[in-house]
Amino acid sequence: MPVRPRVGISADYEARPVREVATFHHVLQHYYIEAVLRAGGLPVVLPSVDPALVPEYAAGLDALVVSGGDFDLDPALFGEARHERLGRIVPERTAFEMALLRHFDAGDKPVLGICGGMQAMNVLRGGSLYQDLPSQKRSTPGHSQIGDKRLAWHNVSPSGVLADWIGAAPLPVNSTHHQAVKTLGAGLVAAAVAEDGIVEAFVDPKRCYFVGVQWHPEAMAERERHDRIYARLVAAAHTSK
Ligand SMILES: [Mn+2]
Repeated sequence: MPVRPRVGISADYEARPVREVATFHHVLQHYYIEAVLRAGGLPVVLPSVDPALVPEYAAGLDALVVSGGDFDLDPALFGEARHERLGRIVPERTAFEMALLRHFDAGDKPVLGICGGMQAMNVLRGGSLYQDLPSQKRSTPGHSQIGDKRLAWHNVSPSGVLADWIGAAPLPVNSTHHQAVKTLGAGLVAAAVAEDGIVEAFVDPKRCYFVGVQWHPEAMAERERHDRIYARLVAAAHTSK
């Protein structure tokens, strides 16, 4: 039986009340676990711990998924002051994820960033973000979806290697982000844009698999094309093992 590649997935880190006491939890939406399992990978959930432990975690992983979450990156990471509409920041999580990304980016194991994970990859490479799309680049229907994120909210146009994987036809995607890529980081090439020009996916074509997507492919009810993004991650993990 072929061994499943071990795919680390970063988790959210947040306080939730337990018996009325604010208690920190490491949590991850099950969509990510299911998508990695469907792709043939072995999901490994990663807690936000001391970044000094990153090399030990990474040694046991064949690929990395940096997940999204209901939080924002500190704009100090890309040299900007905080916008008044900046949301919650989670320093422990961001410190661990940036250390993970730096470690993986120094090698060539596959990396997939989803939503906030894509934004972290862009910032790692020296790119910048819109801190709040509704006030900095307003469009219709916008990127803050109302309702079920298993359903699409807007279309993107895949190009380049992403179009080779999932087809170049307009792709309906969900959209639950108020931040987005403003300037692309070094070595990154846009691989999908929304109708308003927002970069919704990028790749580093020099790497075996270094991909960021702004939507949540793992959550889409219409799976066929979206699942190929995770399938390619696991395929690349097999060859880089
Ligand atoms: Mn969007």
